[in-house]
Amino acid sequence: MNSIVKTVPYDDQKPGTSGLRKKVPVFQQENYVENFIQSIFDSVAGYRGETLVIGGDGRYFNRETIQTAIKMAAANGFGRVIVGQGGILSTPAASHLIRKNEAFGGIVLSASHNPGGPEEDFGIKYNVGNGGPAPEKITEAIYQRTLVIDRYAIADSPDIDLDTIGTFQAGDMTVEVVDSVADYADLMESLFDFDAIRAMFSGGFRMVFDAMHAVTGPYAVEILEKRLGAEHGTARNAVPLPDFGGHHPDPNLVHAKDLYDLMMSQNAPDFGAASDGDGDRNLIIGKGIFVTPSDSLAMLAANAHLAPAYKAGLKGIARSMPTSAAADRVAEKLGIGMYETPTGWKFFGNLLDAGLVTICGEESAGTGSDHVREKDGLWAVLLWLNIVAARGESVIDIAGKHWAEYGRNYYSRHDYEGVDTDDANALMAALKEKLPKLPGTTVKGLKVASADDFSYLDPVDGSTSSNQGIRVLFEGGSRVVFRLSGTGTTGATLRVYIERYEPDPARHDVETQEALSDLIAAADAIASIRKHTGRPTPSVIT
Ligand code: G16
Repeated sequence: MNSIVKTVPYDDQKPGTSGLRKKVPVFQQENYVENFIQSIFDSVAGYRGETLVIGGDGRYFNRETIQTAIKMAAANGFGRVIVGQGGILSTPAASHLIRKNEAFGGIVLSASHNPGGPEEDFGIKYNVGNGGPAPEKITEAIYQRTLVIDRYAIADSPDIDLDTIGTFQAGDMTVEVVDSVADYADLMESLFDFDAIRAMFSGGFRMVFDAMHAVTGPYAVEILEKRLGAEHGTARNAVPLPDFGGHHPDPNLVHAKDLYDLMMSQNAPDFGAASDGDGDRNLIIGKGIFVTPSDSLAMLAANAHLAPAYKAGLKGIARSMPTSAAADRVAEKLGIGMYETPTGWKFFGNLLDAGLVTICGEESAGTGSDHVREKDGLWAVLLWLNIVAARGESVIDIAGKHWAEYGRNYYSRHDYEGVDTDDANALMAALKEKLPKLPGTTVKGLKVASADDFSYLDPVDGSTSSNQGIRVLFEGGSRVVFRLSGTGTTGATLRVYIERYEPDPARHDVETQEALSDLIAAADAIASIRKHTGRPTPSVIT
């Protein structure tokens, strides 16, 4: 039996950079989850009898939402739901399951790197049949639907036992509870030289992987410890917890500081890595060196041919606009295409589907390839391990040689979190007004070459996405970029991205903030950050 339930719309269900993210109490309002899920189903057509993949990062409210989603999928006519055991699927594993099972789409429950718990963050994202996040035209249709929705359909069936692998029934629909890890681990084994990595571990190579009590724990134990033979305990904080142990599962230098400190210490292991709440982000730290995500993209692209899956070379590389241009130099040398997209993994989907690019990356700790349609934290870790094993060199040596060959893109992101939304909007509006007057002026000794508001024309489907961040480019190739985050849940987050290209190897050992100090001062002078936000310093520097 199905019920059709009357409801009234909410006006705040506009998906951001990566789905709908809000505080848990917002999602717990009457019919809030149901309205959004029904709006997803109402915005896509042709799913009758088809398969839907459902899973999440295990955070607080994951299980409740999964039960609701299953019952609603049944009442709306899906034929089959595939759900990870315990409701757990990392975002890349969900993407893989959608592709492998030729599913119609998937519902991924996560607020990524944001904290979890009864008062913390939750999120719902819809992925399409290619395994990737829904493109803007679908997320916009979903939002429009949420504004007028007046009913939803739900099956009057009991909850599914999510902890038992097997096949169940929800109304007329089949529900398969599957091992959350196995398929994904097999995929990784098919891409990389596991023998070489295994030999490296058995030769005494030591690493630490911090799962941050988030979703990648079980994946890391299976892949690193069981399949690759890394010593027991290599995966730390490996049990997923609904509140991530009270921490932010954000693999950056602030929230993974213990790992950073360990890697900079005398008795550091050879390799350190971490992933986020839902397993799509990565942090790479070699003994004595943090590799910025932008550099990681460039170094992975330059060395990818050392892994079996990429032996034949890359078709092209894509990066989000705020990501540094380090990868551009690699693409140029390899003679392959380079694409610059707006922030958001959803913009890579078309390029990957069209076979224009093989590897994509973002400054926000995301790297991935055409093996799925999401960024993939453990994939990045394994590609690094494969490269280190193949070259027989440390991360610091690989990075040093890379910079010597291509030059170094000094890079940092300054975040001003929890800024008053009106203040943040006023800052951006004032900046936009200033744009036409900036070229030719000199700020803190730096001459502005050009300034614009980034707009992207998708070369595959011809769609345009405007207002994607303000770029100020200086003579000599340095730049600062300003944009407001689309993933925060409290106030606004101003992101300032700062980059300087340094070709001279004699100047590759400068501390990053020092190397960027004039640009940092110029950014404040141009955007009047202090004046608008009242903040003398950023809340997070990465
Ligand atoms: C999401 C998106 C990424 C984006 C990041 C930061 O990642 O998938 O493409 O770079 O947010 O976005 P923003 O700067 O708008 O906060 P995740 O890991 O949060 O899903």
